[in-house]
Amino acid sequence: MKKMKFGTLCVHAGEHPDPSTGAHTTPIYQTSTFVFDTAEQGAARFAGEEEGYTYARLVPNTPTHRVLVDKMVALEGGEAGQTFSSGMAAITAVALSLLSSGDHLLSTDVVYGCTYSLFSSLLTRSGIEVSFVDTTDLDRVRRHLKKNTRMVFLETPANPTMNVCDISAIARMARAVGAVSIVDNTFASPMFQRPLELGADVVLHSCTKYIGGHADLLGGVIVGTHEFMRNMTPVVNDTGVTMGPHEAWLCIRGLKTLHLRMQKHASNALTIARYLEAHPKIAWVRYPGLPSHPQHAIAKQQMSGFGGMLSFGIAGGIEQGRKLMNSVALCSLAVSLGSVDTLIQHPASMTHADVPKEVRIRTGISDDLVRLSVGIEEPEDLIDDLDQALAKI
Ligand code: LCS
Repeated sequence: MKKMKFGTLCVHAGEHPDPSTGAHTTPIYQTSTFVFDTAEQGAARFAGEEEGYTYARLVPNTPTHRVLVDKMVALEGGEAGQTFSSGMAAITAVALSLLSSGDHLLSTDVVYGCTYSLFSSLLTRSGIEVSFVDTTDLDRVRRHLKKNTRMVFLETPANPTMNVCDISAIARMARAVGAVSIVDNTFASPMFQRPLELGADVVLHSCTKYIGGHADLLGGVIVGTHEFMRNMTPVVNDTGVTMGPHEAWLCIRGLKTLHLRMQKHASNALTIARYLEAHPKIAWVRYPGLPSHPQHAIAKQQMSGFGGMLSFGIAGGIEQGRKLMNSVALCSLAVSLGSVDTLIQHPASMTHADVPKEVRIRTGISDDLVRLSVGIEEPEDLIDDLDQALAKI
């Protein structure tokens, strides 16, 4: 059959009537264990000689999980995938499966705060060498790759500076030294960026954001090759990082409207970015869709849209920024992102509070940076809210 377009895949990929009942909508298999027909069948499943379900922590988890995985594999253009209890569980599992003491990890310098802490504290404590590199600078990436680099971790667009790096070029460099390239695609979603098609080996998401889309679940997902995902199975099974079946179902339901939501997130974000850029009380705006973004050219090349995230600074610094955050009424003052409703937060004191101040300053996570996750409300109402809040500062 002809390859279907992205929006059709969002609705249909991975879905089929439930084989045991014919239920049209994927059922939630809310069970922790599965009954075997015979002792021989149970043994064959544990030996990997027969496909099928055993216990919900163990791959392939439950039929609900499989539908979500098949949908994500279709949307990202990969071969196989796995779900996780959170985005951090996915990142931890991929790091554990690839890295041992003595190995080197090269990571984008600007990443989500807990990713930074995981890499700089927990992994470093386990004897893994970690370099945080400005991946917008390809020469720097080249200089920091080593013989023992096993994993190259890219976050693009990056949380919260919105830095964009060249996935194809870095994936090629990583491959040349035998490292696996991994892209955290949480900000763009597969609607706007498909890292595997750009040459990356593995793509991952916090499903808590655009995949679920409604701020009502925690989850993570990884998509890669059959071989890569097979090699990850022991880590998944033995660490218990599995998503729950209800969360898997919420993600399936959320993905059915991903294409519609993302279009509205992106058009709203562009409208608001332009509004803020023209506002006399705003010092600067970072949105990959604005020509003023330093990596706008790469963003245009590797993304088909620019997403719903933006950051900005207020003239007068964070004191004025706090006043703004305390004055909004429609926007919610909350961390997380990628929900249908608009969220505003202050990374230096919230999502990235654990990143040391000198690192924050060096990498552009400045004290005056305010982050906006633009929802799918009508843009006029969002601008009215920002306008009344800016009038108070
Ligand atoms: N990757 C990115 C780019 C993220 O922004 C986050 C969470 C994660 C991974 C981790 O996902 P989780 O474990 O929460 O599902 N980012 C958050 C943020 O900016 N505010 O709150 C969470």
